[in-house]
Amino acid sequence: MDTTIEFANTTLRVSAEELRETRDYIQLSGAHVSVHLPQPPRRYLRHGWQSWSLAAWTEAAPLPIQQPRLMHAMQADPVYAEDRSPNGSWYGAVELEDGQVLLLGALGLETHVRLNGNRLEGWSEAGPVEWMLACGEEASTFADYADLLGERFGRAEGKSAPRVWCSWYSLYTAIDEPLLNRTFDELGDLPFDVLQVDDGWQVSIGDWQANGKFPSGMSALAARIKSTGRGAGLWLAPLIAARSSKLFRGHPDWFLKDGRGHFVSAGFNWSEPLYALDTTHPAALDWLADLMKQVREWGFDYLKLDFLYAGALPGKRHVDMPREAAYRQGIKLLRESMGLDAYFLTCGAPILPTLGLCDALRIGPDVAGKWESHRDATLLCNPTTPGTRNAIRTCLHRLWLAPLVQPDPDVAYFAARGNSLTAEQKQMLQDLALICNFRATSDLPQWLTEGERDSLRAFLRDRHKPAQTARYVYKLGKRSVDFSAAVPLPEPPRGVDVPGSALIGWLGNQPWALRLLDRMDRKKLEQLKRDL
Ligand code: 9PG
Repeated sequence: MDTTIEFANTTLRVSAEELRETRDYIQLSGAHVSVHLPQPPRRYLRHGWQSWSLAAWTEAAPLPIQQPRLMHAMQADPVYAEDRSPNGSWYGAVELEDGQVLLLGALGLETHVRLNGNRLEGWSEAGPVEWMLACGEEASTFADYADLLGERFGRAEGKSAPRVWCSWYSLYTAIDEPLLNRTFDELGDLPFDVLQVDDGWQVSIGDWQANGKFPSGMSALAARIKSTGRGAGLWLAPLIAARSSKLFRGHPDWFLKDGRGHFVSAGFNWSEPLYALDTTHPAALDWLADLMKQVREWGFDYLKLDFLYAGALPGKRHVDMPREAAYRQGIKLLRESMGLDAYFLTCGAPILPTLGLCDALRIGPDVAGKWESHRDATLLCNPTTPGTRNAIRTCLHRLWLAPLVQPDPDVAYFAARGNSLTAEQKQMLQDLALICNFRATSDLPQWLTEGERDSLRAFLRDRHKPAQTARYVYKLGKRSVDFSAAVPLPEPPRGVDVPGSALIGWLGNQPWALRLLDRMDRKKLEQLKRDL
């Protein structure tokens, strides 16, 4: 049906199967709904699919397609990655001339929103769903949406977030047993609750046993952490496998295929193509449950499960069901088999389908010791790769999720060594962590000066309650913190950057070029290790 309604002093033409007005918003239902706006919007709020995908207010105009395409499955929703129109997963919002925000948000999965001229359109890949249409002040509109999502999907239990030392953003894959043990000792009495071992301990992506760098095994590593009086944390990526893994070679039937019978790409990383586990396959589910039990038996009680988007990629499944519902079923099983007493952090995770099933959710791309990379940001038009500006930008636009799940903005930095962020940029990242109330770092104790160690300690102990005073401005204690500098997207390539962009974009799709980059990164890491 088509109706014209007066809502928040605005006249809207709405089309949906059903429509119901409540006090604060309009409830719509249908597989296709649309709202005709009274005037062209000033801005559009894009909401990317998973943790690393872009979420930001942008011009209400097309954006260049992010490159390289080989990474679309890993960085965006591959189904919509080539759609240049303002669009996003589950919800979209526009800013009207009078500053009011109009939000169209789905209450069901497999949904997408797009701005088509003056029309905001929502549709579902999997049949009719309910939608919320609200117009008003941004924060209260999003608070209403969060309420409804909480009723649908559930909320995290509200365990207080542990303060985490994570091995990734200093040692990357160069971790080994002696180096980690030494680091755990040198962290001394810094008030961390969890020491989390990230990528680098496993035989392969898919083969989750200790590799040769951890000769005493994973139980010994967990025990060693616990002997310092802290919880033991571990990273795994259980829904993907690298092509060379035993898991993939031994059980190709557990992996998603497309309509032509080819394995569905889950991206390319660690110099290899990645594939996606079918979370509806009974044998794959048994394997996942056993893996979670194994990790708990080793003694880990904080689990960072990463690259989870793979479970929701489009493909043919053992049980024919919508992709995000299949994913949600997989995450439910992971949660049940690890136990409710584990702290469960999801990463690289599609946002809505994860709600209610974990304790914390990464809400942005990876941070890095640099603000922005010209190659990635300008030449590749890619706002999802590791970089502090990318991380802050996307996280800021997902803080409204806080009533539903503990938001994880990734780690903050304190050491000047090996880091090109200015003092202000480091402070921004630390403040974002305080606003999220999720405190983590990867800084190596041996890199911290006396003063840096003191600021880290103060950060871990900080208890200020934040208050938002404008879209990108917060009050933290007596300080006002303005994140606006992180928000703008770089201009598309111009002049000499145009051929540069084409060349880098092409290279980014060449596995040999990515392997070469990876080899160079590993060389740098080996050097870093020698310098420790
Ligand atoms: C370990 C890391 C860390 C990190 C995670 C994840 O190419 N990509 O788009 C891409 C994005 C993120 C990423 C790796 C690759 O990092 O977010 O904290 O655990 O894996 O490998």
